[in-house]
Amino acid sequence: MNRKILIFSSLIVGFVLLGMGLMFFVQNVVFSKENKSILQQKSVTKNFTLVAKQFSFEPGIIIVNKGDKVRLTIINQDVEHSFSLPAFNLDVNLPTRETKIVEFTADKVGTFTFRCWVYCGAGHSDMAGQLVVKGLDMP
Ligand SMILES: [Cu+2]
Repeated sequence: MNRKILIFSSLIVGFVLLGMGLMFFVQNVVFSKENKSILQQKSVTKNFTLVAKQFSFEPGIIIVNKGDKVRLTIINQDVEHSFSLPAFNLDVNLPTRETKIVEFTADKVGTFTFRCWVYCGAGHSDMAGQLVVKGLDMP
C-alpha cells in the first residue's frame, strides 16, 4: 500500500516537473523567437525626396535597412522621365514637371540600380542611381 502511494506521488511529481519544463520551454524558446520576429518585422518608413532631371537622379544613392518601408517623393524638373527599379518590380512614369510618390518595402539586401527608361535626351543612358539595402547585422 505504502509502495503504491510512493509510486503514485513520484509520478505526480514527475508530471509536475515535466509540465514546468514544458512551460519554461514554451515561454523562453517559442515566445522569445516570436518576439524576435515581431521586432524584426517592425518596419520604419524612410522618406526621401528625389529630383529627376536631365540626366540624373539626385541623390544618386539611397541607403536603407532591410525591412524599411521606403517612400520616395520624385520631383521631375524637366522633360518626361521614368523611375525604374526592376529588383522591386517598379517602373513608374514621370510626366513632365510632375511629382510622383513611390512606395515599396526594402525586403532584400543588396545594391540595386534604378534608372530612367524613357528616352530623355543625349545623356539618357547615364540617368541612373543606386539603392543600397543593408542587412540588420551590417553597420
Ligand atoms: Cu531618360
